[in-house]
Amino acid sequence: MSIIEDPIDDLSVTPPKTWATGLPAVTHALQYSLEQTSVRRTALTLLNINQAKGFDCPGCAWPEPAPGKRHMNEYCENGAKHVNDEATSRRITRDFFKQHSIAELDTKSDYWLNQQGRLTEPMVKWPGATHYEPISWDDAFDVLAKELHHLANPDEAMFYVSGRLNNEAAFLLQLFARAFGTNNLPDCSNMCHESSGSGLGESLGIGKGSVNLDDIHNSDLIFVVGQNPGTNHPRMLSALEETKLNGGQVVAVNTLPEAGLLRFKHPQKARGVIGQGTPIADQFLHIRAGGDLALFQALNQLLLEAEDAAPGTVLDRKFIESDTIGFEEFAEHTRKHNWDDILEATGLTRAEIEEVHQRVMNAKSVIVCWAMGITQQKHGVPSIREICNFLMLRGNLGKPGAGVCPVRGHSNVQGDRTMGVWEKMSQAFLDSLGKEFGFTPPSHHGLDAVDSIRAMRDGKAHFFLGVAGNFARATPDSDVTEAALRKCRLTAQISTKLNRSHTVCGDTALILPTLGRSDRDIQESGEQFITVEDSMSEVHASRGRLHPASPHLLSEVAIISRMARRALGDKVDIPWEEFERNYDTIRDRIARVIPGFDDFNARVKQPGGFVLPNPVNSGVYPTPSGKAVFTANDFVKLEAPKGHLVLQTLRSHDQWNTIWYAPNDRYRGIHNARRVVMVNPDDLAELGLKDRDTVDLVSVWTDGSERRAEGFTVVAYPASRGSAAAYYPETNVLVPLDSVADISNCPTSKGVIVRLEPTTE
Ligand SMILES: Nc1nc2c(c(=O)[nH]1)N[C@H]1C(S)=C(S)[C@@H](COP(=O)(O)OP(=O)(O)OC[C@H]3O[C@@H](n4cnc5c(=O)[nH]c(N)nc54)[C@H](O)[C@@H]3O)O[C@H]1N2
Ligand SMILES: Nc1nc2c(c(=O)[nH]1)N[C@H]1C(S)=C(S)[C@@H](COP(=O)(O)OP(=O)(O)OC[C@H]3O[C@@H](n4cnc5c(=O)[nH]c(N)nc54)[C@H](O)[C@@H]3O)O[C@H]1N2
Ligand code: SF4
Ligand SMILES: [Mo]
Repeated sequence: MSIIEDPIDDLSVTPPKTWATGLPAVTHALQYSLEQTSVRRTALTLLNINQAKGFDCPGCAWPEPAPGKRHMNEYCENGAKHVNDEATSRRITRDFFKQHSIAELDTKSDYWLNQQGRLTEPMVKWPGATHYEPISWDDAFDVLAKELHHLANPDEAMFYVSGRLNNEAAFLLQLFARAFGTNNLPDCSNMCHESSGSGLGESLGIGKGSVNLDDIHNSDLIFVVGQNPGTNHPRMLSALEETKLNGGQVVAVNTLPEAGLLRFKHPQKARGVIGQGTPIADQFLHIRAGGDLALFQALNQLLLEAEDAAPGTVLDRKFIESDTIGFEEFAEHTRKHNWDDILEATGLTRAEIEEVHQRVMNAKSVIVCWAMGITQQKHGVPSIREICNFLMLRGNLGKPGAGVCPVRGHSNVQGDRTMGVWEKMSQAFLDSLGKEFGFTPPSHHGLDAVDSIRAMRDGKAHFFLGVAGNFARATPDSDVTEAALRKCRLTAQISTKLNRSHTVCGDTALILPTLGRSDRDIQESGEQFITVEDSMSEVHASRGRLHPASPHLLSEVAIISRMARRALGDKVDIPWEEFERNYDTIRDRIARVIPGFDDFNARVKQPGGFVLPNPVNSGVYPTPSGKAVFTANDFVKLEAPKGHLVLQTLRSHDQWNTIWYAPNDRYRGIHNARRVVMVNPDDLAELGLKDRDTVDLVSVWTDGSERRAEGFTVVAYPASRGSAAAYYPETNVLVPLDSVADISNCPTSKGVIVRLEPTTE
């Protein structure tokens, strides 16, 4: 018998909240923590999150304030939940796997799988077997090495990395993959901020944001676009509160009136607990799905017109002249946008857009923050390029309080990229890596997440290793993806907790359990720390403090090093044993291979670590021309055919990506259910549906194919007209594999065309 059963779906709905994070937030976090573990472990974990000598919160990538400015409790409700989900006292033993066949585990919910606790020893499923059984670490590495040697060529292997992975292990994994002979390093970023990387890369020459926390605090005007910080980056609200107290303004752009965008009650300050809190958005734009490109095109046109009316007073001519190219073509193109189209695409009024324009005109510094509402749209890349155009027009780059801020998801997703986890790293990086370790890395690009699925589906790839994520659930088109994974000769996962990727197995499957962020990591040379890079390019150390979940766990560095030694033998001369013994030796190599990491070991031991250089802030743009590039972007109106809606697949308040902790979404007023679809009441009336009807969501794709997710309860909700919202990953089955953003290949998880069909019994 398992200790936890699935909660019964029993929907209740309360009005959406109009503020986020106060006393209830703290009590909810404590309740979840105490369900998972003891008071002592809860206290230990919570006291150490985000402290200079503690461990980095394994939640999101929002940065911590400088060490001297940190609160005693520098974490949010959700951070506390994420860390105690990892620090749980529950354990999965070999008996558990004896008791439950893989087929049975596959019928369980994502919640159930995660609630069983921490994985404790390596397990294997042999070809034809129905159950996992224990395997020694040595034998597990033999299995991995044997399967790798059986491949006809190295490109038949794929190494998926998610953003929980630390810098040291990420560096070793990509080193191993390339020494083995492939650039097949798909990662969670492929499904997340890939469009940011593509758009920023074209416009500015770097794939990262350009601002720091001080910029946020001191900006005159901040846009928060397609992002739900109240749930997904809760401490961003403390930063925005500071912006407001310093006299700055916030414009929120979203298809839903998210609670955290409206008003914030600081949980660690008296006025947050008792008072009304701080209003966050000075203006809320209830935009249509995918309307953001049109919005920024409209704002850009208004700026050009304002400059025409008062030459020399609106645009930053000096900046445009010295730092950019392409202005004339962009300006000519932008003047032609038609307002009827803009109003239709955005669903906003001209007065609303002009009000924003006035705020922009009054602001000496502007920052645009964004997340998945932008990147997971088909036209995510041009939207981001247009945001760059917008900032460049008034020189809002490279000066205090101004710049681009793609708000990253996983705590080290940005660091993993810096470490080389990307299927298309630059030749300069590959050369530097090859020179340091004395081999020639392959120079042809590898496969990203979507192309990896295609390769497995088509029998072109046979070996899948997943590290620190849940590929089977994070990816689109679940049925296609699962079938593709099952075709592999080997699937292996380096994980802390059980998830769907362990129940969707290749012929042979391995579970390789590992230490989490909060676990103490002792190697031969003594206690180790790892490092991470946050959303604002700050690199800092993280030290686990808890007794590891099991004596049989290996660290990620150890697993990757031993796998590499076994698989590569003496093919390359890389000191894997030394790396495992002492992580300082990995950092010494990182310092030699990756720019910005000079003196890595010394600098990262300073409290708070160090910030990687950002060329854009010194007026250097690593684009082919050496300048920031204005782009002329085609106008796009995202429109569903009659009788259809644009569905976004998003996160509830009680989930971490593919894993939900409870079937609640408190701020949106959804309780005890996840199979709900939120739709505007006027759209419901037009579709002949009503609140609490039960429907199937049917997605329609351009090739005529249809995909169905059954039995969703309709909730009348203030979603913008023409759009609908339902939770991921239950809805991933609806996202066609071929439905990807132009250029970035990021699945369009926020732009799925669906119809709602009453469910038949
Ligand atoms: N608690 C918690 N925290 C997390 C995560 C988690 O699962 N749980 N995940 C982490 C990860 S990996 C990531 S990437 C981030 C994700 O952080 P977010 O991007 O905030 O996450 P989503 O829930 O996908 O929400 C997208 C937001 O965009 C809005 N939106 C959707 N379509 C559009 C559109 O067309 N235009 C505009 N303007 N808005 C739109 C939605 O209404 C929603 O508010 O969060 C990170 N933090
Ligand atoms: N439809 C739809 N699909 C989406 C999205 C969406 O908005 N809509 N969002 C996309 C985005 S933004 C992202 S980032 C991806 C997320 O995709 P992933 O990052 O692949 O998924 P997670 O749910 O974060 O992975 C959870 C698992 O990570 C493992 N884990 C946790 N901590 C550790 C650790 O310290 N070490 C190791 N080795 N393992 C650990 C645990 O076993 C846990 O079960 O999903 C993407 N998919
Ligand atoms: S804001 Fe993000 S990093 Fe900070 S405590 Fe919350 S979840 Fe963790
Ligand atoms: Mo993400």
